Amino acid sequence: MMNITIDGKATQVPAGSKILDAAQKLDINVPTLCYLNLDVMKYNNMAASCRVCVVEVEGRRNLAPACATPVMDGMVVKTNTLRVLLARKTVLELLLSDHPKDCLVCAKSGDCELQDLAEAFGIREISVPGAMSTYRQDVSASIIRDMDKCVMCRRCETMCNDIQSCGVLSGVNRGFDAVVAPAFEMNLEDSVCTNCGQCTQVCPVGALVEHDHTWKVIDALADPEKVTVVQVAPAVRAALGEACGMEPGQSFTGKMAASLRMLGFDHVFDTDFAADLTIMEEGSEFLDRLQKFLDGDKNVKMPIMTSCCPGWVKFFEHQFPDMLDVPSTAKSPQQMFGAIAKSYYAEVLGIPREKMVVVSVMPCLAKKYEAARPEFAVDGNPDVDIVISSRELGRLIKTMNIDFAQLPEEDFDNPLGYSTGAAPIFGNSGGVMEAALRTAYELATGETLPAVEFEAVRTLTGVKTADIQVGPHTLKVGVASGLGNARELLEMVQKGEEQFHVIEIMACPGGCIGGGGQPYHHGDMEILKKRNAVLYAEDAGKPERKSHENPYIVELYEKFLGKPLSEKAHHLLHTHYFK
Ligand code: HC0
Ligand code: SF4
Repeated sequence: MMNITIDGKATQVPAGSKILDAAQKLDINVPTLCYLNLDVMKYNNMAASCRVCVVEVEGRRNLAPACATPVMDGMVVKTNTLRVLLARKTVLELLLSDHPKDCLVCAKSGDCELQDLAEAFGIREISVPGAMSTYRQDVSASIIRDMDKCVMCRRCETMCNDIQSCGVLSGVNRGFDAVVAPAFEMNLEDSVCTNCGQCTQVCPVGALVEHDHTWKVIDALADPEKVTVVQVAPAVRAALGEACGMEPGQSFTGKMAASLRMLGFDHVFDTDFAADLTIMEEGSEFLDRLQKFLDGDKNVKMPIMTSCCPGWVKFFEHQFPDMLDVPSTAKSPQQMFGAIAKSYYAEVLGIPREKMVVVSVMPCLAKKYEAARPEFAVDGNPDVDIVISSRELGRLIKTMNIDFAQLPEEDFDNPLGYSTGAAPIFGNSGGVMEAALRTAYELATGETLPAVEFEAVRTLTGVKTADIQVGPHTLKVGVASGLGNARELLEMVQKGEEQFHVIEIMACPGGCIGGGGQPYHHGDMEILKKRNAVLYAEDAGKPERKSHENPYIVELYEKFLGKPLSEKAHHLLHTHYFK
């Protein structure tokens, strides 16, 4: 252990710790723009590029960056001397000299770490004359990249390369022309970007933000010719209140339904309904494949993989093109919902699909891209018209002057708003697997599952594996969240090191609770743990906890789809993948 004194307070830290680690242990706040240590994701940005965290170390001539300077035994550090404060102020002024001053119209205003520091340092004018670098804006279906605002902190680069293993974003050019960009400075849309949006979660400024569609929603709500239908993804209910100033760790489901009704949606439905439907289709497909595999059918592909995360789908389409026939063909719940709303439910209402506007609220930025994929449209009319993130819904609630905290708890509308406990847990890594196992077990064995909780797949660990007994068969299951972890798992499969029957993959670390469109967690991983617990509590409180017990799903098959994997179900609820 190393002894260190910071601002007169003494502590001990393990060898190899940085001054910033010791300061955090002592609850001493040292500001930084580039450092971020997210233990759950094993993400540690050590770029030491912003120099905002400089401190004075006794006996050293130069100021030291706290994030990158190892603690030496007996070190004495001061974090707020005049010299330190003036150095930080100069660093901030230099950054601001090459930064647009358009805070009033910046998507990150109010959530910007640079803005917070400028405010904390009382910067009212920039004394450093400086030129402004200018770069074109890059707008994809999911993300807006505005490199004029980039402070070269490299958090996005670490996230995209080290955590997600996508390799899209990296620093190119030198000096004043340096910019973070895809290879050959191509647009994100033309690159192998998965649209997961994790870069927007860690960007400290407004250089990487969601492609905002809230005004499209306002337009649709104001159109008297349209019937507006909204669906909300599982993970949104565990986080939405955070975007409205409430503390994390509470279920916001009831207030969320009330707020959507107040916004003026004609039908307030739930993606959770479609999550139950997904289990019926995906679970049946799995049992069908498993039976053929056990019968020795050489053409059947094992393991089956989940396909509900569009970031993951784009990842395997680009990076594992030889495995396109391995994932389940089931569409995601978002797309199943859109397909059922614009067929079955439009029929119930007696309206043409073109009159209906389906809006999704998702924790996810990739869902914007997914909804825009051409295969999810009928004659150019998309199954899901507009996708907004949890952050955008939070903004919409503020735009419409709704006091979220004071709202009553309301229920979703039926039939497409009813779900079992198997559905909300989709938002947690391991949740789709658990939901599928509950139904597959009972369909395969004809017996009641003794306990519905599969603890082995419930942790926030990046890669989870377990052996699950289903009747006479031992199923080997694998779960990964975060695309770097997914790559690890897939490479094990490709090399034949591990054999799985089922694999669940979610692109975002922790699953959708940590999605790219969720309220910013600002590096506090306790928030993910709280969101995770909220979804498991919601499951435990439901009268039915297995998808096949959802009475409205049973009715949907009776009245409309026939049975799982029927021709109609295939037509509406299944898809295919492209290189
Ligand atoms: Fe997810 Fe989903 S669980 S991907 O993370 O399967 O976005 O929450 O909506 O579609 O249901 C996101 C969350 C969903 C879908 C569901 C799945
Ligand atoms: Fe979107 Fe969830 Fe996939 Fe992240 S894990 S890309 S939030 S679907």
